[in-house]
Amino acid sequence: MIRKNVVLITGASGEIGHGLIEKISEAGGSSIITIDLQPLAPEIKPLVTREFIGSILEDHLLQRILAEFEVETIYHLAALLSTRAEFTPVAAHQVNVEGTLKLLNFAQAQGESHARPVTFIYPSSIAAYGMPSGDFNRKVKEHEWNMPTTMYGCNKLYCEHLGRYYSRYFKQLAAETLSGKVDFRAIRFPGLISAMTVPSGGTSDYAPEMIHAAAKGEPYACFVEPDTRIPFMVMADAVEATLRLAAAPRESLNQTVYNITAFNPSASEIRDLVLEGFPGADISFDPDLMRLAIVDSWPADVDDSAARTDWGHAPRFGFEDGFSEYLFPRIREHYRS
Ligand code: AKB
Repeated sequence: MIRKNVVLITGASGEIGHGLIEKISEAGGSSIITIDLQPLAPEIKPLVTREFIGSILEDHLLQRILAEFEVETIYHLAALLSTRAEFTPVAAHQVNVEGTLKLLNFAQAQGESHARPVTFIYPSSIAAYGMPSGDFNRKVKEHEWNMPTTMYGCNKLYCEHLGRYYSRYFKQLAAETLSGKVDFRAIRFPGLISAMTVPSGGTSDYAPEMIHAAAKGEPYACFVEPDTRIPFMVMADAVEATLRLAAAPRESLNQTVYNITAFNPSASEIRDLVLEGFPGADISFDPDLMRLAIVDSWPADVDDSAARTDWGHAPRFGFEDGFSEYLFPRIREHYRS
């Protein structure tokens, strides 16, 4: 049987997954298969060749895919986010670490059965850092402050290392076992803001929650302090960056893990901008100590110069235009329709 060439997206029914499916199918050329516990949104479903509903922890699913498809690129998005992972740390470890290990092994098996290495795109996170609280003046580089305080952050940092392990010997393709069959590339995402969906279980969720509540005319009590500051990016730029990293020639990549960011407002600066877009929005602050401790351990800003130099990371939207030109019009339209 001839296996079909495809791109595999895990956790595909989340917000990054939907964006990736739209962009990959718009570009044409690659068929897409997906795995998620939840079905894809009805408007996205026709864009994929096959939708597997189930968990990445189910071996039989991965075996079926291995038998039927030749996977060229894996976007491994399935994960339990930071706040949720603190409530269910063992389940988080299972999904975030054991799941990633299964996918890396799957990529290795795929790579052994075709001529080219499998590109493995791994969305890591600013949660991989553990910073001294209140240190606002530092643009953190990838190798600094790798001391996460959360289960999610530990999972992300460890899986970056696992990925590096699976991609070792990449420069010696002729070498023996694990000989560069997996071309692992990780992005440390900042908080992401989508016009279409509100994430759940994350700790950067206060920004999207604030905007979406304002658009719906609902009051919102923000769970961090007004001066809390972490890096953010709009979803379209996150999807674009993911695809750019996947498409970058291997020889231009000097590291396996890259920071990316676009802007880093404080929570009160976000509130002020949301009030310009939605005058009269009812936004207050009612910090949740546990979630505040999580964001306080994340950097206020990151240095993404390696991503800009090596593979041309260049977010289209900054803070003000990201809100006024991208998020507000789309969110208004979303709730109108
Ligand atoms: C979370 O808040 O857990 C995520 C992240 C920053 O990785 N959005």
